Amino acid sequence: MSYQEAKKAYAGLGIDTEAALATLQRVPISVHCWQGDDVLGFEGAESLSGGIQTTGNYPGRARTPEELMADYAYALSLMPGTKRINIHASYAFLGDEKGKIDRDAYRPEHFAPWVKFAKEHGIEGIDFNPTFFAHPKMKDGLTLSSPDEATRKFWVEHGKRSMEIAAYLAKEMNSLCLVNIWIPDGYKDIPADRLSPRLRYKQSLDEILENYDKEWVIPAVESKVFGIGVESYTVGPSEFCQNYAATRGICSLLDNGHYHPTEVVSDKIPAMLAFYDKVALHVSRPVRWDSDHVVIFEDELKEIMKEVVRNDALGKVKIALDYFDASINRVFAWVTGQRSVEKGLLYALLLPNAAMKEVQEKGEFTRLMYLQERVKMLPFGDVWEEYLRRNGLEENDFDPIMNYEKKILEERK
Ligand code: RNT
Ligand code: ZN
Repeated sequence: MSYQEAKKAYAGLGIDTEAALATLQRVPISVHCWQGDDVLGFEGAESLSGGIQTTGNYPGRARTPEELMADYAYALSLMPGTKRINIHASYAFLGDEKGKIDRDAYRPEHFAPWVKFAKEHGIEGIDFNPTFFAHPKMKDGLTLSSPDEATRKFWVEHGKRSMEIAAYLAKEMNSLCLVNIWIPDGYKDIPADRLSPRLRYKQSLDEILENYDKEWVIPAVESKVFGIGVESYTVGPSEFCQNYAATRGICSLLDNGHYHPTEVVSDKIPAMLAFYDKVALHVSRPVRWDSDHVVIFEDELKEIMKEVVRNDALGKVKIALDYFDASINRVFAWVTGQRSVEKGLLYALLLPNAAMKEVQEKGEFTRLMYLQERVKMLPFGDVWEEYLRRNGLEENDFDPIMNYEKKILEERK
């Protein structure tokens, strides 16, 4: 079917494909930098820690800042729509100071190359993350909740430096910067005291947020139910982070790999929207655990995007990506995840949301089921291809990426 025919088919149900395409083009997606190098960063880390894990050994991992930026730029060029970049403190350009200064002393200028990169590649803005993992100053697996005051203070300082860096990035890009705070703190086995670490985490967050640039920076806290080696207890589960965000007037970030397996983020979004003016997401794909598989176009992704679209929350929900797969071509992984999120959004934008809502309110559940099933067979793929075409892209990203692999990635031996 051609796009013109698809447009007619959708119009038959009162859906305007042109309006959907125009909206989709403007929705910013924050693309994480850490898919390209297995979350290792530029500080010289050789392995990951803090309960997160990449698996696989596909050749071609970016080993230097130059390689990462080249792969990132190439991946971004294959992604349609409005893009932001999302970087971690561990991706600082330290120059001569490498090995001499630590994360409690990173400064805005260490991130200037990212500003240049973003400007050169037509990026809308930069989001930032302090890095509370993969570092020797984690003590017994703890950072902001450590009972050791020197350790806790070190990480508080890192948090404060991160807020300063975020304000710089925001002003440089003239776009608000979302700073996401996630800590890996927790215990492998049953703790004797579940409260004290949480009180220390709360205190540390308060210290980090004492004096940040409220005009330019949006702080968020990301909760998590467990991690590898942190199976029995985390310091920052959902209830902690929700209450923290609500009482401090900051943002809450939901990662869909961070809940019990039958809980879904799609249902949490409208619950949050009843109370918050902003919600942040890490869109991931948990396969039986927080595995951070590449996001694909599957049911829960569609449900998440439906909740964003039909609650008129495109301006309220900050969408970011969070996955890292080292078992397949990393550029392909990057692009596939971003395109899947775009597909999810387009799918949701092409639903007769208002009509279905009305049917629900009237209690016409038979008709509601009819409509919900009917829309599944609409020619979605043709509208998607038109979207790619308008972005100068095509559905086949496999061949060009394989070419890049041959020419560039295979040389990295
Ligand atoms: C870990 C969290 C966190 C990280 C990134 C690298 O479980 O999801 O968001 O994945 O910050
Ligand atoms: Zn996350």
